[in-house]
Amino acid sequence: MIMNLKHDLCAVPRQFQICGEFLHAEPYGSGHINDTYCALFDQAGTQVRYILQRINHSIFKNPVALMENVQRVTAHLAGKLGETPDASRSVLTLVPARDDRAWHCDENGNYWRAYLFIEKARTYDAAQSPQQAFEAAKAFGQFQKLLADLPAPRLHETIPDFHHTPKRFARLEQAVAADAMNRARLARPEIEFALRHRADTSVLIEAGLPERVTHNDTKINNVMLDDQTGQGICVIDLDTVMPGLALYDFGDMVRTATSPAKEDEQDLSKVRMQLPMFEALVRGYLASAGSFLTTAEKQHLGFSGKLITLEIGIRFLTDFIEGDTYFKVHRDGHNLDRCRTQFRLVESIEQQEDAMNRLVESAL
Ligand code: ADP
Ligand code: GN1
Ligand code: MG
Repeated sequence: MIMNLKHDLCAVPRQFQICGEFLHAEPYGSGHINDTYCALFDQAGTQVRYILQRINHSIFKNPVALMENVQRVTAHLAGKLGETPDASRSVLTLVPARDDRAWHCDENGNYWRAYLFIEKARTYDAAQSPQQAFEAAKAFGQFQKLLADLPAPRLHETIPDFHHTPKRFARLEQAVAADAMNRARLARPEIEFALRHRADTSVLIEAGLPERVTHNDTKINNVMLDDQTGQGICVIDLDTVMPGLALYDFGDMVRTATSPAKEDEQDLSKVRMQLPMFEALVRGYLASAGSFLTTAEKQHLGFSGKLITLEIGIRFLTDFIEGDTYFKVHRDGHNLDRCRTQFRLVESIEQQEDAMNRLVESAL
């Protein structure tokens, strides 16, 4: 049995209603916030995998409210998918804890949840082809569509003002003014870049777009693609599902699916917005969301990519200046590297804005 020094990974899996013998759990995935593990159980001679996650409660301040959202959203999706083929692989399924709650709180105050493992599907940190971008976007659009009639009450805001770009900008300005770690001197060009883009930050908020139930973290690696069909089978990572703008989701797809480079790539010459990927995203997203999006939303599809890329760049930069307290980092300057890729991508989008808008027009 493997003991993890950070958490008791022998005790936690047994707190869920999972039959069989717990074998071991290993860190899984490449997320920046929560701790994700793949837990293996022996069930009558068959090895069965589960996803086990510790919710980062210094970022998600109210894990119980968060789990209430996740329960409501997954139940609604499961109800809608009903008897469709592969329904059980098309929505995350929570495994209840021994006390029948959707989470387990350990003796150190850590909140844990378990999901059935979706087999024969995987996530990609970058889109490998326009077809993958199409399928991912279609799945995220379908996710929004299925949640459009989620019954009241409004979902909890698990992180208030999560995509309020002007507030993210203001926080950067505060961080630079305080410069508590004496790091601003290392990021002058990036700070200047952000300041030059101040006017962009309020465009979506002032565009009068409708509030919807949105995912808010639609990185390409938050949708599982089926190994056999390549289709987007299941949208995952539901911690930030809450009221938002549809374009927050589309924008994050542009940020993470149009560039071939990793989010923390140090060779910036590899970072670029590829038009064929963007076109595939537009077509995939409109295939599922086109029926409910307003004209104003459709007109801002291209801009949303620039905005969300700028916003996440601002967040990485802020975290670098504040001392890497939010995103997990694995090397010195990691958040600054991430910021640089985002800002390089913003530039690449700016260079191709007209072509992007023409593509959107032709897809409508
Ligand atoms: P994080 O917040 O750390 O990004 P995710 O919920 O996105 O956490 O999970 C991390 C990775 O684990 C995903 O990218 C995916 O590859 C995998 N994963 C998550 N949930 C499941 C699941 N139910 N079945 C199979 N793999 C999963
Ligand atoms: C975080 O948890 P993860 O790695 O899927 C972050 C997103 C950022 C993303 C950047 C709750 O997502 O907002 O876009 O990193 N999640 C939270 O890669 O802040
Ligand atoms: Mg994730």
